[in-house]
Amino acid sequence: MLTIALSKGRILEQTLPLLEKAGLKIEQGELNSRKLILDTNLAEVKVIIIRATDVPVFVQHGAADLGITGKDVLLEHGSNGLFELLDLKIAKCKLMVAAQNKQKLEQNTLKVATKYVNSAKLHFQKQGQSCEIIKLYGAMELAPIVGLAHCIVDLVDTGNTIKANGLQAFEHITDISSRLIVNAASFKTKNAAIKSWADNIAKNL
Ligand code: PRT
Ligand code: MG
Repeated sequence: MLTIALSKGRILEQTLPLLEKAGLKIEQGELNSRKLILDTNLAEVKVIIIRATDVPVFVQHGAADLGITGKDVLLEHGSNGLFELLDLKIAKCKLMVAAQNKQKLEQNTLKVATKYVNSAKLHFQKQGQSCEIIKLYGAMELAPIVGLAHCIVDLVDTGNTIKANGLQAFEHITDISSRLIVNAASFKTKNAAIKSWADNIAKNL
């Protein structure tokens, strides 16, 4: 038996076609149901659909053998007990520093609003920039407007969201895309099955 943890939301939409090309199908009825564990066209493969941030947790602890989630999530979670098999090149965006203007970034101690605490800390540490991180779970763009922070660290795709909130991106931290991850123990015990899935997905990318 192989269990695959998928991220719901925007990653899922782009994941399903990749899995189909690799031979794994989930019926629309299953997807529309409120079930958390879904059957697939293959008796030996089950799929669970959870929040992107929970995917590495399930995979790390072996509750899922494989998982698909964003690199942004993996950078925050760390790689304990799991590793990346494949860059799926879907749900692409960039992790960036944005502010109302460049002067806002010139602070002795920069106040940074973000949900990406580890990535933000590391970025400013590399620059020798002292910072205070204000952890938020959403609507980061609001923070500079109301004076909660000098800047934000957030994902940017088209740039429309930051622009609509009077912000500009000034620093590119890293490129983000979704990754196929595997539980370290499963990779040993179910190596043949996992490698064949990874190869099937890879050749259709
Ligand atoms: O939204 P919710 O809290 O329910 O869950 P979630 O945010 O975990 O899920 P979801 O479906 O939003 O997917 C998040 C994952 O998709 C991230 O972890 C990334 O790996 C990936 N991804 C790719 C993105 C974006 N692109 C993206 N643009 N996640 C979020 N955004 C947001 C961004 O935070 C900002 O608010 O979209 C806005 C910017 O988009 P533009 O096009 O206006 O620049
Ligand atoms: Mg979201």
